[in-house]
Amino acid sequence: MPIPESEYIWFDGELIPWRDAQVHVLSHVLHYGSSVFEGIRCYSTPKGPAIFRLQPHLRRMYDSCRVYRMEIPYTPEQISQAIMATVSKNGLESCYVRPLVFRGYGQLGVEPRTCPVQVAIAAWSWGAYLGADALEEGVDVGVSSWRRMAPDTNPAGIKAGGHYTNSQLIRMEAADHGYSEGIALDVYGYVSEGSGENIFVVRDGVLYTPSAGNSILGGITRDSVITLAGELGYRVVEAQIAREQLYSADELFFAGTAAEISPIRSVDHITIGAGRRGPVTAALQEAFFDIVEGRAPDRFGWLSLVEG
Ligand code: PPE
Repeated sequence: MPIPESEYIWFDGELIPWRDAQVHVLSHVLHYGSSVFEGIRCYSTPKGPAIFRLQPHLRRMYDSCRVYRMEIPYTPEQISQAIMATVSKNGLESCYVRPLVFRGYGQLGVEPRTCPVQVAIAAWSWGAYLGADALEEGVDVGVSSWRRMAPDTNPAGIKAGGHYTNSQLIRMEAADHGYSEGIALDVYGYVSEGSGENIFVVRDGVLYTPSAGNSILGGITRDSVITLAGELGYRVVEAQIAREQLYSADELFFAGTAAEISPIRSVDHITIGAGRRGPVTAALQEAFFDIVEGRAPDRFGWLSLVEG
């Protein structure tokens, strides 16, 4: 689906018309994937639009840039204000915010450090990531033949543009097999994550999820699920998960900004649990949406109201 256009994009310090936010074809990022990005949701609440977990997202963006030696020419405070301005100037309520830091036009060749570091922030309405009924009905997925990258290759815990060539292979293979999403194993054969989401296994009321050592992107939704599960009295274990544990789970679900908390109803055509959203997934979804949509108190300080 084409991106629903908003009016403005924040580009290198100012809000400019959406269509004017352009780069040169010889920009470093186009050739070598030299970018870092974030995906942040903004929810409509009775007090107005509110950004979900802005600080952890910014922290991950600056951490990702540190690894790739990209110096962001703005402070986190400036980026945070730019995100707020992008949402409010576009008159958006519930939306998806995409900050992007990239190496621009200057030099080609893989040593990138003479190229300028540029920053863009866009926001648009992005509905259900895994299909219209995903949150309630669950999705059908398959284990991918593509693995996540080995630990000492591309740093999987860093949200860099180039790493998403791996995600694209996983996602295209899944689509070609008729699945909504693929689950990638790590280089040792343990469960890692989806092309754009972390994964949780529920068995006998305990939640299991792969750890940082399984080539995952440490998701902010994953972290939120761990917090909410603890509050609801579920034990959460970060563990090495074998492929067969997927098939014998009582419940499985994905967690990610775009996908939110999405139940998985089958893996490789094997029905998971009762083949529909299970009670633990439902309880976590309810707790999550009650906070982000402002029905329950923001007891963890997760929301930043958009002023103006
Ligand atoms: N793993 C990967 C590989 C990933 O891309 C995401 C987010 C996650 C885990 C979950 O992280 P978090 O969003 O912090 O909970 N994927 C983003 C990009 C999706 C896209 O298609 O683009 C997202 O959900 O915003």
